[in-house]
Amino acid sequence: MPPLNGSADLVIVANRLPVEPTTAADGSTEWRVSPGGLVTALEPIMRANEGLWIGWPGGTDVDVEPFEHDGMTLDPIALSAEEIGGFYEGFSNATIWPLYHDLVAKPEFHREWWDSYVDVNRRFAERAADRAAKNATVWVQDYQLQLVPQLLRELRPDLRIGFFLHIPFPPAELFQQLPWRRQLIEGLLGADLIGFQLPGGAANFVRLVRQRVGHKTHRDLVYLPDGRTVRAEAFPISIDYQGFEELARTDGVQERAASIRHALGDPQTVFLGIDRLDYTKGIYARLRAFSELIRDGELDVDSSVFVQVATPSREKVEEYRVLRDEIDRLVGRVNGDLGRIGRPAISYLHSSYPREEMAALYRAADVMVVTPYRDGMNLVAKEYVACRWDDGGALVLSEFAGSAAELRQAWQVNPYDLNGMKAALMDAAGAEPRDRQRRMRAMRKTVRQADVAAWATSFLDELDDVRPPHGKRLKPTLTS
Ligand code: GDG
Repeated sequence: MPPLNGSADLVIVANRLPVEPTTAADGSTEWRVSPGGLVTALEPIMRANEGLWIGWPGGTDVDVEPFEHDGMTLDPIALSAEEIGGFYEGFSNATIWPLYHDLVAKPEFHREWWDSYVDVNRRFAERAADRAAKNATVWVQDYQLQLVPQLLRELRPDLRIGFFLHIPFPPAELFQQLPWRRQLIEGLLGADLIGFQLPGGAANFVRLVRQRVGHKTHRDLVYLPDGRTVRAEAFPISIDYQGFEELARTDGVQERAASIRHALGDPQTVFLGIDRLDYTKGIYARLRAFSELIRDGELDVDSSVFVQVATPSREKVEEYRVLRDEIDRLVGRVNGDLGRIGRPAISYLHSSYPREEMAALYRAADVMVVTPYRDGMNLVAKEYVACRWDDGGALVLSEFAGSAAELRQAWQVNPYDLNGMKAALMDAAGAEPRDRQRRMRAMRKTVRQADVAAWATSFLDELDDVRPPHGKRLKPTLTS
């Protein structure tokens, strides 16, 4: 491993490391790359530039020395139980998350959570300041670390700092509720380039800067009193399109898709939802819409089934426990009232699965149902499209998911409108094969042309433009 301090030309700072600890047969800890688009996107450029990734490895007080994994240097930050409660479950997931998602749940404001958020952000910034080489590029990720750009710039003005927000950035009317609104805006303004999923998020941010902090702005630029310029721009994130398509073409996945349909009783229509179990995702509403169609006799359990995978998430946060109970109750009631022996209306799985199984589910589904109330992007919708190399399948997509801006040919719905959702489910299920193919082909082209490698390249290119490299240029390795 190269010497750590002051040596990395590229540093990624994210809440989580891209690996998870697993226990090997002999009881020792092994690290496994966690599935996710971000690591796929950044791995090639990390390798080419001997990049370093700073993040929390998960767990309490897991104090591990930096280590090499698959050509990347990983630098763990330990969090105490108190910090997990205050910084992570509290301020990140019970204050910022609901506030930035249009108040789908009520955000809680607690001063101790904020203090913990500041402390942990400072620790991440200090670590990055220690590790980065002179004039290096540091790319900070997401809502848990919004203060890092400013804290890092104070320590290391030589660095080029990028920030990307994976979740929506709310309109000023909502953001203004935050007692610490000014600190967060100033935190972000420490970056040279601030990336958002959609142009609307970038515009919300620039407007807030003008209104609340009084800096001069012009279009996507903010002019700071010290002469620095910050750009706020949209970079819609994407997926490893080719990787998903290749996986979906393997014999193993195709056989598994057929056996899933068989296990479901070879119904005419398989509806599918795959989400983290999160109140932003609109799981309850979509299952209700489906169950009403069964109740009304528009669909029946002999020919239709809804498979809902809900991956366990943030189980210590109260709102998530409540949601889980609500969905358990709904599924129980629907299946009890409407199912028959061997034919439940909803096949509900509260579990997480390997990537191969995800691809097989996408292949097995006739109608993919993605109905968040608000979502930064939603990668599941793009993954479904990538797996449909046969141009088959139909996508029902909330207009409030970031991906709706690109996936124009989906059956778009307002998830608050139950009747509208019911109509869209019926339209998508009953559409002519030619109509489905035309839509799917167009969406596949869109995602193919804008994959996650293109996303990472365009962000780093734009960073070069806003703040030209004054040290070593990053080695470009990404092909897209
Ligand atoms: C945030 C933003 C934005 C899910 N269950 C399993 C599994 N997954 C994978 C999916 C997909 C990812 O997790 C979920 O990504 P989403 O984009 O749908 O949603 P968030 O987790 O809320 O992500 C979102 C994203 O960041 C990126 O910027 O799009 O708006 O909220 O890739 O496939 N993967 C495996 N097993 C599972 O059971 N292997």
